[in-house]
Amino acid sequence: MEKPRLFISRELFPEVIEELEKFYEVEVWDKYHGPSYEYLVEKLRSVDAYVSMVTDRIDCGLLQVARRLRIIAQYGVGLDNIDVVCATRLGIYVTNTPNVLAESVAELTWSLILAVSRRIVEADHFVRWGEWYRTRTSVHPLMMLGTELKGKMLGIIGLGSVGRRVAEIGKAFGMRVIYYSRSRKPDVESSLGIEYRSFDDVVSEADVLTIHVSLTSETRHLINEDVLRRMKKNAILINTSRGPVVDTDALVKALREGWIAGAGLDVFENEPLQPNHPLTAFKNVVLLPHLGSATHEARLAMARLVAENLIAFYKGQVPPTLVNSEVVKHRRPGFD
Ligand code: 8YV
Repeated sequence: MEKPRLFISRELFPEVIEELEKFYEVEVWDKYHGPSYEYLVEKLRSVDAYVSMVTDRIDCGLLQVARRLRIIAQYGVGLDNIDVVCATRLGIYVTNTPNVLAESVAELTWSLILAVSRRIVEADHFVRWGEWYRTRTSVHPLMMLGTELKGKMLGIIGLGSVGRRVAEIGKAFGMRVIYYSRSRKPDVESSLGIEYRSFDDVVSEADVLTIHVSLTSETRHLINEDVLRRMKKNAILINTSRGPVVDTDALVKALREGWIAGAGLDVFENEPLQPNHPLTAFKNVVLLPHLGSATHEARLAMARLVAENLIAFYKGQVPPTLVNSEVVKHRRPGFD
């Protein structure tokens, strides 16, 4: 049998490509920026499998012309870029890479919590740009005071694998941890010693509010002006999930008018963020370029999971992290 054709929309780890080449005829997009939507529409007409990135727009229009396409293996956990319902209807398998990046995203979340609460980026600039030197004073009792976390309230929205790990680290910091999630997790509550609250209570009680939800029509602008007004004045907002979960204009207004004390953001409504975006004007805001899973450990594990899904499918097995399990009813896994 001729090897099925696989298109990978960004460079991945060579060892993983080698593994995939045992089963697939592999083509890798080799430019730093991603392929355009128009290019993908043309390319996916002639391939059987596709490794997508979270920034590739995969709508129903594209899926309907991708006649040969049998499986989309997303390199990422978020799926807001894929019309999964349409893919299922067309018998196309969709997989993602959950859990293997949870530790890295949780650690980056904590990097932001500590960077905002102790003004780390601002302090680095203070030293690097000579302001400290110009004070001719090494220490002053009131210089650049931050906030201690121990005993404070950590509020988590969304208790998936990332949210759970953030909660665990929060307990290690001696924080009280409350969470809101669509489905309550009593086992996690007892094992970690955290408490369930309503969404409104988490918003109004948190000293640190951190967002760990998928982007859906329900969660788009979940953090809006009304929510920001109900947060505590000393509270900081952290977002490492998806940019559109937070209404950016409302956040800029909240920061400008001092409704909250600061924010740490790794994701934005429009990425990459423009250099003159209003958010860049705030000293009490730390901005990162979507680095949540950007560790060797997570990215290699994600690549290996992508390969595991594609090789299982090739062997006629249900892929380990299949997202749309109902597709199996439409069409069995494997290439004819
Ligand atoms: C990206 C992410 O996948 O997993 C997700 O949903 O947003 C990220 O981990 C990663 O940036 C891919 O390069």
